[in-house]
Amino acid sequence: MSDNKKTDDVKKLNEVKKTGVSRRLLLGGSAAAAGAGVLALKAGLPSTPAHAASKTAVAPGDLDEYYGFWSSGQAGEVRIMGVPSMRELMRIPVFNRCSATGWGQTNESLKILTENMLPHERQYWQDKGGIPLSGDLHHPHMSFTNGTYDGRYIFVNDTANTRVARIRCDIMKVDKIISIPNASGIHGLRPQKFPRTGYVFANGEHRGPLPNDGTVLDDPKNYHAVFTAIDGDTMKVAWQVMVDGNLDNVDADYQGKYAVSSCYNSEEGVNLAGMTSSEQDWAVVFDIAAIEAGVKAGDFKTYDGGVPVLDGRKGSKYTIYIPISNSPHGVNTAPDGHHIVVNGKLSPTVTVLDVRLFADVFSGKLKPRGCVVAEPELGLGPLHTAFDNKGNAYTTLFLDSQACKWSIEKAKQQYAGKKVDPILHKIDVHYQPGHNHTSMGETNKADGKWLVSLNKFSKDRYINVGPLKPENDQLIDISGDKMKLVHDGPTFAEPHDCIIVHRSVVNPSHIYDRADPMFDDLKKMAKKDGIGNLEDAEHVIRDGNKVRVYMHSVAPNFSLEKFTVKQGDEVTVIVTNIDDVSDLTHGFTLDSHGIAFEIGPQQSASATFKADMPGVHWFYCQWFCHALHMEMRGRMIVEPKAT
Ligand code: CUK
Ligand code: CUA
Repeated sequence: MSDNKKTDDVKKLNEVKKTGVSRRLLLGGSAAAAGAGVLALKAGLPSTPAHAASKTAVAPGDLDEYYGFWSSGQAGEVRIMGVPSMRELMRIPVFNRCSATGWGQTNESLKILTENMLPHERQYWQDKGGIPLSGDLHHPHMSFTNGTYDGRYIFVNDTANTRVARIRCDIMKVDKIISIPNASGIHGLRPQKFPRTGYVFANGEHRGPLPNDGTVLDDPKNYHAVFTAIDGDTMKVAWQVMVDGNLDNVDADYQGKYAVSSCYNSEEGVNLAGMTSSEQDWAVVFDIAAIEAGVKAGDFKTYDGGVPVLDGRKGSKYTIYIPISNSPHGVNTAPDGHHIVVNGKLSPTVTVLDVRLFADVFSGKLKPRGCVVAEPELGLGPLHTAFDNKGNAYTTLFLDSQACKWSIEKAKQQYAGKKVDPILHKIDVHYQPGHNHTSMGETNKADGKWLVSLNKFSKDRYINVGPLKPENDQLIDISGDKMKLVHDGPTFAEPHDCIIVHRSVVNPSHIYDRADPMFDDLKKMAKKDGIGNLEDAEHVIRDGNKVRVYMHSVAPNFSLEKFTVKQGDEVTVIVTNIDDVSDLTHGFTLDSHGIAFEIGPQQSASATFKADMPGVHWFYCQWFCHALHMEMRGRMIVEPKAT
């Protein structure tokens, strides 16, 4: 990039920072389109194209009104979608390895992936040669302040390896991953809504021995499931509660007092027949203040990780167990702040709890089911429920392949004996929906515009791509009385859950900040090597058989056109991208060494490898950055060991 062009871009970028208008709009070919977009953005309105075919149409160059954060199940990542266009905008690697960004391979990502491993996990990981664990990411949820999203973080769970990760929303990258001790299969995850996050609640789904060290083996009577509260600021486990049954999903209230988990397998069986024999399971309510007092009073034991584990089994003062029909699944708090919907799964009903009555159940004034205020029968296989801003709920019916819109108020009237039908409308979705989500629907700013149904099967909706078919995410317009299906969006394995966040809440940066603490380790290392600036053009530091190669990138060049090491050296390459223009990412790929990573504008990144092949090895930029991108390369020369 010429210097002139660069200064130009920097100017424009500064303009972007000031006005919030994207560089793409400023640089866009059509001045008229850019102008229209600018006006719409300034007014804080979605820039609706005049030629929009439908409400979902977001014309080329126009921006979506909402960010969608999609989980990806066994693919282990988070995806950012535009809603209502349903365009996939970005992927955030979390519990997977990513060839494009170097996640799972750069020193920086490996540190995040491994620094909070439990000792036995670390051993296993090292024995496996340091290959990152796979993951199963079900539930992405944003941090809250005062009952609505605050744009700081997204928290996600890993069901496969009992982990919780945090994504920074300013750069849309993971900054923390922790392993949860004493629990197994972290599944349901929700942040505290009020006063803020605060805690992140995470359900350990499987029951196991406590401690799980070989003393208890095939003795399921002595297995327990464990509920965990993580401090979302420090990403340390604050406390845990041992419960009866298996924990599934969880949500928090809008008062900051309780968390509610669905809990199946009250039978405490270890196989399907055993787990489903009883007609009733539970919703377990956790009293946060009581638990905190219990921790203060020392009413706990410690096992793995030195974390306080309180006994919250039936009869404890920390929990109440509300009987719910066989195998409840999703738990969803309504934006009205009072109602929590527990979805029946094997029962055609959903159960509505009123949080205002929990205190009376805890005190014994009310029987456990005394806090149930409605239990409408909706259809077969209710799994998850979302909400609008008019008192309506939208429940997925897995077996019926339908979305069911119903009125919470009418369901309460029906439960009280009135002859009313709470069901307002049903539509077919294609096919077998799991989670659904409404725009801002898990916050007190629910806006009743969009509903997304995450369907597990696409079957015949797309041209055939072989035995493995995509999932099908459908967009439904809920602004009117009747739901209207408006868009199909295929997705790869397997978004369980998503959130839809108004774009005014999310403000990612365009370039990295050189002062970001994420670069502290590299700065420290450079300082030790006598280097003042990571941005410097070149330093090759030899330290025994360790070599540290510092260079920078600036389109279309690496500052080092070659460097020389000796066969057997352990080489660390540190690249700092000194381009400071939005969308000017470079990469560093070293031929035949399995090394490739992203270096965003103003970012530093590094990778370490053994130079054990003598000869000439090219490195190149794998991110298309410039007309001369193909020429952006250099050589690593490896001198053979003297024989
Ligand atoms: S779970 Cu997958 S459809 Cu893991 Cu939230 Cu209900
Ligand atoms: Cu730098 Cu491509």
